Amino acid sequence: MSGSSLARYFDVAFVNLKKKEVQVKVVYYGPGRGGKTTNLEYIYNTFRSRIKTEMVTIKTHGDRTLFFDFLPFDLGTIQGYHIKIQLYTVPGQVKYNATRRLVLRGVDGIVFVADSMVMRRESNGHSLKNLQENLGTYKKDIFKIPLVLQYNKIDLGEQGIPLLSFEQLQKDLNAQLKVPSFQASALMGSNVTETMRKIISMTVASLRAELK
Ligand SMILES: Nc1nc2c(ncn2[C@@H]2O[C@H](COP(=O)(O)OP(=O)(O)O)[C@@H](O)[C@H]2O)c(=O)[nH]1
Ligand SMILES: [Mg+2]
Repeated sequence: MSGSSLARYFDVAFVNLKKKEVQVKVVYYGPGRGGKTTNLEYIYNTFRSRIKTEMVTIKTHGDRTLFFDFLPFDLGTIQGYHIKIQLYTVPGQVKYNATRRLVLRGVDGIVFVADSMVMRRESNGHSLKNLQENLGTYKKDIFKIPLVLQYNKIDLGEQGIPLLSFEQLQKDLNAQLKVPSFQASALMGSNVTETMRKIISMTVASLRAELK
């Protein structure tokens, strides 16, 4: 790897030359109670045999993420470097913006977990705007960073809870971004793995392009 490509690489992912490993940071972002922690819990439980480390989670009494949830695992190699995926969540509550911004530091890829409930429509929009602003403080562009949208809690439709349609969510959140999106139920586990696979493949592809 040449010096200049290495310097650029440092900007997007943490490289440990000695251990020959690259740490890829993926952050699950979105409004409070949208299902970010539930996504990571599902991934952790599903891939438990392959994830050698524990999931780190720091919660307040209200069962809400105080700082972040953290789930690391290995994913093969890239040009002889071991890829370590690190999944993080942020606390969604409005008052924790300083923490949210800190967790975004050095982010390589993002899953935005939106809440499909009609009553959460506004908080989805606010949170996406907040993401764009916070990325801006790191000179990162929401239109350039690998990003996947997840419209979560679709299982609630069966209980008669009013949900935003896929078309409406696309219009609200994805009209300009035009990124891959999934309807999901983090609670039931539907499309959770697909969402994760998509963001990892996009992020690793983007890092590969940086390496060239
Ligand atoms: N019905 C349903 N509830 C969900 C789903 N995902 C999360 N929840 C619930 O929503 C609440 C908040 O989820 P959590 O993962 O803590 O949200 P976070 O604040 O984004 O981390 C919890 O009670 C979850 O059980 C889902 O797909 N369907
Ligand atoms: Mg949480």
